[in-house]
Amino acid sequence: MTDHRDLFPTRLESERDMFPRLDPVVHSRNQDRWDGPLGEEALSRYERDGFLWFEGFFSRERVAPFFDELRGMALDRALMDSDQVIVDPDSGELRSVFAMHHVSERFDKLTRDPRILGMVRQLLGSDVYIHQSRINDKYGFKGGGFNWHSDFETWHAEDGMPRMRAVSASLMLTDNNEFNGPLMLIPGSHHYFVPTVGHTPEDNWKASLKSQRLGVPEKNPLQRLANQGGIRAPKGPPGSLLLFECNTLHASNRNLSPWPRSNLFFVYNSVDNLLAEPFCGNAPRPNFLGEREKLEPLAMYDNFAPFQVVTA
Ligand code: 6CS
Ligand code: FE
Repeated sequence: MTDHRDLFPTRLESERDMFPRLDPVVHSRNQDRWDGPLGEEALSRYERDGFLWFEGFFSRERVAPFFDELRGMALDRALMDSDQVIVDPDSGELRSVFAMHHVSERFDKLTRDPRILGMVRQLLGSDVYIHQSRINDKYGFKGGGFNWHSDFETWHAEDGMPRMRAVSASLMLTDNNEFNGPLMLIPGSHHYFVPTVGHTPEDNWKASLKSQRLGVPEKNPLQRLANQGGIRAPKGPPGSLLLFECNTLHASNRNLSPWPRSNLFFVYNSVDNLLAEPFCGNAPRPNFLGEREKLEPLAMYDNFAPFQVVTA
């Protein structure tokens, strides 16, 4: 019998204290079936910090085509005019493109790369599917920031994600340095659920993806968790990979440098954690934000096979 109780009440009328998470961080402990490439040291670090950083996971050459394809998409008028493309409200430049794995075969294959999928299944202890994918693009001088938040808090409230059994993979398509607005994370923050204050209006996503106002923790819990765990901003060359737990608090500053910061995100959810009705009570968000149809377990794809060059 599926449990639809809301174990993580949020978007409340008044502030409520954070409380310890109810789910394991690594879901495959004591389950040999989901063994994978991560050794005990990496699993323990993920459990402790809520993320793993792999500098230079792929070579620059390996990710260059993804960045080139992104530039090409900006010329696709039909795509640029669709709801799944978010434009920066200040600069008018591209901010995010959602459902990249539906738009591009190259991106779809990457989500099924054995080197990533093996780690993800190990962390989630099950088969997985893609809950959401996006490119977050921060042009030089213009790229906007993202307030502190837990992705799970949004996905629970607005997509009906029942439990903390999802992980985001973020592939750096450009250099991420201290100047161009790298992702910042609070190590250990995933161990607590931080309820937030504020009623969620229908179609909130039309505003929140441009500038997130709801789902931002109050300053006191942020201060406590940052004092406890510090703040980390992993930096590295294109091809670097970040895996972060769905409930790890993260944010990023505006990009005031002349250099772009483009990162690809793809979110893996356990097939045992399928979306229910949104716990905020609103209608479900569009499929490109919270997948409710393509839920088949992802099959590994060996990305070493050369891409099929389709001749005209
Ligand atoms: O609403 C969402 O699903 C998106 N919002 C943020 C700020 N991060 C996660 C996700 O892309
Ligand atoms: Fe986020």
